[in-house]
Amino acid sequence: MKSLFKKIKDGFKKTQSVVSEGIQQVLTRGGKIDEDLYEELEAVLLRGDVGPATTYYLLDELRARVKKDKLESPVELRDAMREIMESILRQGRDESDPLGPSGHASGRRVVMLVGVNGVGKTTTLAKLVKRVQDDGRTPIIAASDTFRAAASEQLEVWADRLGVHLVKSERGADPGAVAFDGIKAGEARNADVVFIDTAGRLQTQSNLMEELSKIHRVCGKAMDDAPHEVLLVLDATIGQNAISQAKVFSEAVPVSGIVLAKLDGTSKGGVILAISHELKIPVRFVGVGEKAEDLLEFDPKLFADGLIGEIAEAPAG
Ligand SMILES: Nc1nc2c(ncn2[C@@H]2O[C@H](COP(=O)(O)OP(=O)(O)OP(=O)(O)O)[C@@H](O)[C@H]2O)c(=O)[nH]1
Ligand SMILES: [Mg+2]
Repeated sequence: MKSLFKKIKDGFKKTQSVVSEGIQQVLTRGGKIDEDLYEELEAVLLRGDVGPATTYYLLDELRARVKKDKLESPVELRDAMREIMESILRQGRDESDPLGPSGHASGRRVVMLVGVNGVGKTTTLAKLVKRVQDDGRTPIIAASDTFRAAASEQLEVWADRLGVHLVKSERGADPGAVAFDGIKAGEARNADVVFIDTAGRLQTQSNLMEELSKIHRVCGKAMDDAPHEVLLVLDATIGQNAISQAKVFSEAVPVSGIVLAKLDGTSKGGVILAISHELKIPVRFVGVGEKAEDLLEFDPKLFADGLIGEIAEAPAG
């Protein structure tokens, strides 16, 4: 099994080729810290999809650091940039665990996954199921995507592979009812975490966004305080569009955390800075592949290191 450190490194490979190598080139070209240098850094950050608002914030912070610490040579900016990136990645975070604390005493949790079509919701759900199992707890799945023909078969394949109970209904059934049944089945089977898969929907489809609010409300009828977590899955390859998706989804349901999927397939991984800075919703997990183990818990320090192109040796995990 790959170490955590190797996985982050691989997950960031394409982003590094733009962001880290770009920064490296600018900072090692000699000369002084001048306006040209800031402009070149700006271009690199924008190319890596850090987005304008976060890029300008980052560069303003950098200028302040240069002044405060009296930095003179461009290479000295690297550590400063790493620290600023880390502090951006900490924005909006708390130390709670979206899957609930380890151990069985913590009470049943209901976790709902939402997002646009094809972003990686179902795959992420499978990865989270595995995580809960690896922790020695029992998950259960409710297949509330009753819209797409192949959705329930796709979940069945995962459920068989992972050995987890799946609650499903026929195609076209009310997704809220399936969520309700899933929570009740979780209660009957004494499951620790109930995962609810939902159908992909565009943030512009207001009827489907309303349906999502309804599924959310029905969860609360099945169990007080449910769902405890609403995870919005975003596709890292779409860059800045992820921000507008998150804003609209947040209006329909109280998004409590973000999963950034497909980081391995994009050079636009800089968007993780924009997500942390602009949304103030914590990034909880990052997807770095299609397999059940290709999910990383989000760690601001390791990810800042990854963006800047240097990953500190971390304990294997
Ligand atoms: N490389 C890579 N591929 C991923 C990742 N997460 C998901 N995928 C792939 O993305 C495709 C879509 O994933 P799904 O999990 O079906 O996405 P979804 O959001 O459930 O899709 P709908 O239910 O149709 O809206 C699949 O081919 C997945 O294998 C990831 O982190 N990295
Ligand atoms: Mg799906």
